[in-house]
Parts: sequence; structure tokens; C-alpha cells
Amino acid sequence: MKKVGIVMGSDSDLPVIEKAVKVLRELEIPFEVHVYSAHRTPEEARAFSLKARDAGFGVLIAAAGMAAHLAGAIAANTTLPVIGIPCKGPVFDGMDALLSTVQMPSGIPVATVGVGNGANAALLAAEILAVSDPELASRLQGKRAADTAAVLLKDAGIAERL
Ligand code: RP5
Repeated sequence: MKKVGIVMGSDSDLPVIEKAVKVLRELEIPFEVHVYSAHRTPEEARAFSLKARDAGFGVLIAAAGMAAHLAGAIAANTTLPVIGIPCKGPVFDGMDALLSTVQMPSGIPVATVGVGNGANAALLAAEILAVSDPELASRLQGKRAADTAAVLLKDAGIAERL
């Protein structure tokens, strides 16, 4: 099975990545996590992206905050699908990273999820891999059903709380 490659710009992005890791573990998807920065360690980020397909990755997730160029810099060096997670920074509450991640020039796409939404990044990665993996597609369907059941349970319980 293809792996998911996760890169974060700093270990301060870890809380966001933990949400992605939780989902990948739940869906039994192999993954690897690295701290590479588009600005602080550009050579390492580039080398990782260039080798990613041959290293057995099927999709990459990149999380970064502030002037968040990491997902775009990775996408520039691979034709694997790249999912960007904008992370909140100290000043603009993630809007800076959101715009930096989502506004890619035509030709180099980054599929951007919501600010801090590591879970959706992992789910989207799983959906991409599941296109050619029926067993993973079935696990995804099971998770969707379980998540739906959990919301319906909340619906049933809300009246008792009010
Ligand atoms: C970005 O700068 C990182 O992705 C992180 O979100 C932000 C701040 O990094 P630290 O100063 O906490 O290392 O490159």
C-alpha cells in the first residue's frame, strides 16, 4: 500500500499533524512524518519531494503557518497529489497561511483544507489512495458510517441536555 508523507514546517505545527495521524492510524494507512521548512531547510524539503514517488508515497500532506510556502514548494518538485494545511500563526489567525497555501499559480496545484484541519487532510489523502484500493475504500465507508452514527447519537441526546 502507498504511504502518506506528512511534512510540517516546524514542530510547533505538531498539534495539527496529530489530528491527521489519528485518522491515518484509524484507517490503517502507513505514513511518515518529517519537519522540513520551505524557508529554513529548503534543500531537505526539495530532496524529499523529488524522491517521494520512488520512496513509495502516494500522496503528500504539508502543514505550515505564516508565509506558508511549504505545500507549494513541495508540489513544485513532484507530480504526486499534495494536500496543504494552513496553520494558525500569532498575528493573522491563519488567514495568512490560508492565502499562501491556496493561491497557487496555475500548473502547480495544492489541494488546500481548512485552517488547522489535519483530520480533513488525512481523510482526503485516504480518499485519493482509496481510488485504487477497494479495501481502504471499504474502511473509509465504515468510518463515514460510524461518524454519522456518532452525530445521530448527539441529536438523540441533545434534548436531555436542555
Ligand atoms: C512556519 O512558521 C511553520 O510552519 C510554523 O507554523 C511557523 C512558526 O514556526 P516556529 O517559529 O514555531 O518554528 O514555517
